[in-house]
Amino acid sequence: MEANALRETLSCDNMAPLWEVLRGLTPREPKQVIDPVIWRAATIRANMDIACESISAEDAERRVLVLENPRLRGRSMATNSLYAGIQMILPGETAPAHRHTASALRLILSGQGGFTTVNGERVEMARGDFIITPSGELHDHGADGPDPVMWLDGLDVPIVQLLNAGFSADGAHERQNLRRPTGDTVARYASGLVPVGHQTGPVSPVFHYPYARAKAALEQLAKADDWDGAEGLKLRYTDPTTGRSPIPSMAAFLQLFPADFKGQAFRETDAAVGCVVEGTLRVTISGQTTEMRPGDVFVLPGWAWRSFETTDACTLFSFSDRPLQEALGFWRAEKAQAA
Ligand code: 1HN
Repeated sequence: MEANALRETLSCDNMAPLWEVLRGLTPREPKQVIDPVIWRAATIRANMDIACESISAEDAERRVLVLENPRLRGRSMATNSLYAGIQMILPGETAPAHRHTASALRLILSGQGGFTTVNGERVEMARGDFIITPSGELHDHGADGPDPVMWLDGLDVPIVQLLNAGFSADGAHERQNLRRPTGDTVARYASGLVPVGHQTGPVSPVFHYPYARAKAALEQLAKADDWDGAEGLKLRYTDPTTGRSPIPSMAAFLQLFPADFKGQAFRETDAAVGCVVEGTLRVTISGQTTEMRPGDVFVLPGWAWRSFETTDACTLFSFSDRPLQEALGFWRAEKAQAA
């Protein structure tokens, strides 16, 4: 039978010829299907100011500007597997308590007096802090100080959608009742001790990772001077009770580049979302170089060649689906041969 006729015949019975799509289903290597898009800090802030005039945090439930990859427009995706957005809360506002299957991670960008409450424990947010909301845990946010508070959200929404496994519910009150004193989980699980009988699970019981501690760790390790030729000094956030990623679907990283760093080109299969915390980073992706400054957010497409350069020291936050790829045996990395 002629190819068109065969396709038609099969289609009537909900079938299709594999030989016409086989290479697409099993590419020789990952295709460049997303853009290395950049959202500048100033553009984010200007649009956020308009959003703040337009809607309250309570009415919006979450006042968030979704960071959309232009190649995935309308799907709330920064990469094929990651959602990213910027959230702002004005003084006195509350983002009401709710829970959902998707896990969230946050990098605090600006403002003092912000707080988030996860599962009955409240933590104060400071710039550069890393905070998680594990799958299914009740969470609300607010700003009780004089400043608007803004942060970067990362969620595994596209993965939950792919699996169509999502549930959600609202809390009984806008601000959930506090059930544990601030500092409880850090004392309980991140002091080098754990309660006898503690059973480890898939998510970290610790949900607040202050920037001051992370930065101090990077600065101490910098004294050993064993920089990676491509990545500088890159640390990943961990569940202190297991050593694994705090969220099973996403990893988050904080990395330090020394001054005058000229990194080797490399690539990895996990696409990442990056945000400069301090300093300036020249990022080259697929041959295009751009300068990233504090608060700029950008996408590093998976398997695209990238390299990093600095003039002064720089701190970079990023997150990706690497733990998922590793668990499935998919993750690969490659470094360019030194010239
Ligand atoms: C969400 O619950 C938050 O809790 C932020 O702050 C962004 C994006 C999609 C779905 C749920 C939050 C979100 C979200």
